Amino acid sequence: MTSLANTVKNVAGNALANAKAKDLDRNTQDPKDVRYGGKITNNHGVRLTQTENWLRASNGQTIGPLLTEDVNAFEKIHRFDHERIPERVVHARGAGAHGYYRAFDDRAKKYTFANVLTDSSRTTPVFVRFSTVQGSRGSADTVRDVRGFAVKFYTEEGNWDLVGNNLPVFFIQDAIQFPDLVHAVKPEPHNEVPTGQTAHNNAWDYFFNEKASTHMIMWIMSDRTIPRSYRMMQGFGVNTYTLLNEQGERVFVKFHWIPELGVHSLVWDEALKIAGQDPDFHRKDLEEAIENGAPPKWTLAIQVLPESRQHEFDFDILDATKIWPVEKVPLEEIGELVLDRKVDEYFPETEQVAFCTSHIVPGIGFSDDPLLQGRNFSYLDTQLSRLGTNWEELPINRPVCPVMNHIRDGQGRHTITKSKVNYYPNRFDVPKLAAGGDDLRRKGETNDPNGNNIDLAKAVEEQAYVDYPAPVAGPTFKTHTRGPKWAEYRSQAQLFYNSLTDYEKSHVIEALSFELDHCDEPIVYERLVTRLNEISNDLAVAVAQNVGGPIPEPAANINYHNERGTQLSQLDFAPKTPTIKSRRVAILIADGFDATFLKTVKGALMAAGAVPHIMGPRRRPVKSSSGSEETPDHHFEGQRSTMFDAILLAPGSEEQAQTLAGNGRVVHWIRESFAHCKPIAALGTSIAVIKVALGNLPSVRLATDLSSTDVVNSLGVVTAGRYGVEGAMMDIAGS
Ligand code: HDD
Repeated sequence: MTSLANTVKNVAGNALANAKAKDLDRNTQDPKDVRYGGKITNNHGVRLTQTENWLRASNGQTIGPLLTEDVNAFEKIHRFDHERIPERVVHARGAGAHGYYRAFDDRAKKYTFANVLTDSSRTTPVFVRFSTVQGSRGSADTVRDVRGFAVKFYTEEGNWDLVGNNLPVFFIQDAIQFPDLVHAVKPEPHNEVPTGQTAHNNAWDYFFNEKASTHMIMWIMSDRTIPRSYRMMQGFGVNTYTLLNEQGERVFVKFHWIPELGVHSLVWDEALKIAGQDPDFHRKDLEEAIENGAPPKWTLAIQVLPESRQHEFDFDILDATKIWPVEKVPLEEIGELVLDRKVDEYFPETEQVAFCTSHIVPGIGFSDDPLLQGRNFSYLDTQLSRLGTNWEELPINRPVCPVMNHIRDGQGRHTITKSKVNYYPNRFDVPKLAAGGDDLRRKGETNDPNGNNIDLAKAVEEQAYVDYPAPVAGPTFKTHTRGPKWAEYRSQAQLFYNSLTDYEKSHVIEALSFELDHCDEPIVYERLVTRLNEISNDLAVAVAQNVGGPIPEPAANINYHNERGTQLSQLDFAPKTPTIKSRRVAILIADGFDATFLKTVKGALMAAGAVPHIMGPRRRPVKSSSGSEETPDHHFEGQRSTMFDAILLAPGSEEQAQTLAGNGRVVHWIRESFAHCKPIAALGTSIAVIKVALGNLPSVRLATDLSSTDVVNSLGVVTAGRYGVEGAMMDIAGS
């Protein structure tokens, strides 16, 4: 391509980056905008003089009945009565943001002709919604649960929805099992308990009875299900998709999102407390990061298998309860996702966004994965009850490319089509089928049993969807069975558990012990322990010790393999360069603090991209040792250490040290941060405060003569490397 052509293409590509923002603008209003004249109107645009007093009979002294004549009052109440739509049957609680996707280069071209994945000159707008699965819309963010990771790409060739999770595998193999799984996991039917967790009899009863879920339960009991932030989780397409290239060759593919910041989790105690202290913790974290110029980023990587390798593994590559080990099928990094714009209004954007696995674009295809094939129906279907027939016309859902067909009418139809005909084929031959489809139809060739009659080159040129004539295994029967490989459920569950570090394993044991403690029927926890014993005897014994029931011996008939894999432990995703960027740091002060230090360290933290918050005994001016004043952002009671990644005690006078050490809440801040393995820094007189709170713990390391930059750096390194290590460690910067 000539450089001029390149320039033209780049300009077009950048223009498209804003295409969705511009598209949404058509439906966005700002009450302050002069266009609206600054006056309240009713829904048919008539200016209103009051909205607080219902028209009523009155003699001016005493009040009579309300009059039905007040149509505006009726309208107001009527619209309010209908504000709620059915919440999503799963993934009801979520948070979303806008951003873009960009391919690194055309390296994926050997696999696919999907421009979104290969054309680095274009920037594709995206909307991403993160979610928890089990809880209702009003449940807490930090519960132990799988997180949804749904990405809508508004491509020039139509919308592509990659509806994934933060775990690479799933509980079941066949979509027909989904209602049972969800019924078992959701609150129990007789009393609608519990909310936001699987810690109950029915969930664990089902997990025992559905052996295929064994691998997944290892993942959900790991730290992965209590992420520190949406920004610090991996994402996975989970299902096996396919890619089709310009030569008509098909490969199988799995999609992975790898977070720039690494994979980090809360510790369980923190997660529990935050659920009460700040149920919107993750939602706010996403907003805060975007507001503070730290847009969350992920790399898109693919695992690719040619058709020739489909049957080479001891598991079926179409089975969503199995990973493709990266040692056997390496990751290929192909592009980057960035979320840089908050939503303007939650309901029309995050609530009304509707994802469908059936939304794919030319060059991407389905596989015979039975979970995926069933999902293709379910998502389309569910949007009808959530949003109504014309849900694809809603601003957040409509594509940025043209939509033209003969699908018409239905409740809430927006589009007005100028045409005398609403069917195909028609006498006007408008609109036409892509890739010469009309010519084929006329020649009667659309019934070609080989399905090869579409001109692929033309389809690629016009970026039109073509069904790949995939061979179907033969001889083929109508049957409800899966295949022999689908029955094995232990091997990868063992692989995952073996691959964890010791402390990650101990967290799995604690998580299982918590969940099973909430199951009060012995058949549930005793049987589950027998299943754990098929993964690891140590694991099963440790859990049984805590939750009760027989202590199992190693099972004689089980092959406990010792294999380990990479990229299963979270530690394998440590960020290449540790950073304090976007981390929340609490700086504790009281009367007598050192104002110069505070100013310098706050500036240094902000320069490093961290988010400092000053905490004091009250949100009223606090006096420094030099007499200046500072009003803290919060007081010690108003926020808790759990909301922060690190704490810093400012140096100051003896008076400050005494106030801090004498304040029970401050002592609690320090002890709690220490227990949650957070970095704690203190300088000068404040070191004594730490000693009051923690005594002379051997794991406390003291460093001296540190500048504020050193403090920021060491907080950054420790924060970025915090994985909830048992036996907490602390860095103290001393003067
Ligand atoms: Fe699903 C929502 C992810 C299997 C049926 N699912 C939903 C969302 C995510 C996933 C992230 C939230 C989308 C949003 O933010 O609006 N689901 C998955 C993954 C699966 C999976 C990764 C396994 C690979 N799902 C699955 C099956 C079925 C469904 C097998 C049904 C047969 N899922 C739904 C649904 C939801 C949904 C009921 C609820 C709301 C919605 O679709 O739009 O249709």
